[in-house]
Amino acid sequence: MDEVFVIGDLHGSFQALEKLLTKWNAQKQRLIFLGDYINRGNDSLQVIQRVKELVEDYDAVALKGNHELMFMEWLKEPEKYALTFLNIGGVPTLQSMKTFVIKEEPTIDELIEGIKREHSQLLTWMENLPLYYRWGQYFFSHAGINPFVRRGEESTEHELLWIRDDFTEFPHEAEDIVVFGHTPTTNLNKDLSSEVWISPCCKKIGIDGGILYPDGRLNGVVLTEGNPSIIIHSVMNDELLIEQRTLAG
Ligand SMILES: [Mn+2]
Repeated sequence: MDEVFVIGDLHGSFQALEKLLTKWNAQKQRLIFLGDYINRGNDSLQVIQRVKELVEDYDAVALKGNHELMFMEWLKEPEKYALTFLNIGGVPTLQSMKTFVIKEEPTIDELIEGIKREHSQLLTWMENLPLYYRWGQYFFSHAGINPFVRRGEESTEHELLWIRDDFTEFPHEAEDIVVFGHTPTTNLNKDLSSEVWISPCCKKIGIDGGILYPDGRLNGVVLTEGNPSIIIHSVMNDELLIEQRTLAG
């Protein structure tokens, strides 16, 4: 396929995902998800199940985000990560995953045991998600790359999942055009909008529209091999928007 359709951070926003997918052409475009499927929003379970289905049925690429990592860490050591879990919006994730019968006031350990039993395949799948994907000159990861490596692949796991300003603020040395989520574009765009951000050097494309923030959006970016023109579909306040931009400086 000579086109990809890249989707940014979802955070349990199932309806927005479904709406955006109406713009995806399954025959022509490979789907790529940049991670952060869960936490904060109400439909984390539905979102992961849908993404997993798209990977299995359509060969979509689903990368890991730091929220998937944090959730797995919490499942393993709930006491150690209790506060982090609350701060990152884990409670609605738990609620969406509580699809089984359990006594009225279960302890955390009982809840975790239930989740592990009920969703074991899904959890194994989440644990093993890839950290990056390459498509020609395009390099996809959740957060970005180490700005000093020659190729995105040489970045560490921690950088691929967590990096922010060190990557976004200055041009990187790799030739890669890096497509990433993680840092809401409202923190990158000078006008504070949630539109897709293209760096001045045109080698970074930030697409996390912060769907759960006021005036946030979910972005789906269509890239075509050898064509600097990109099409952006967005879901904002339940409406679909379309825009064309170009990567040329
Ligand atoms: Mn993130």
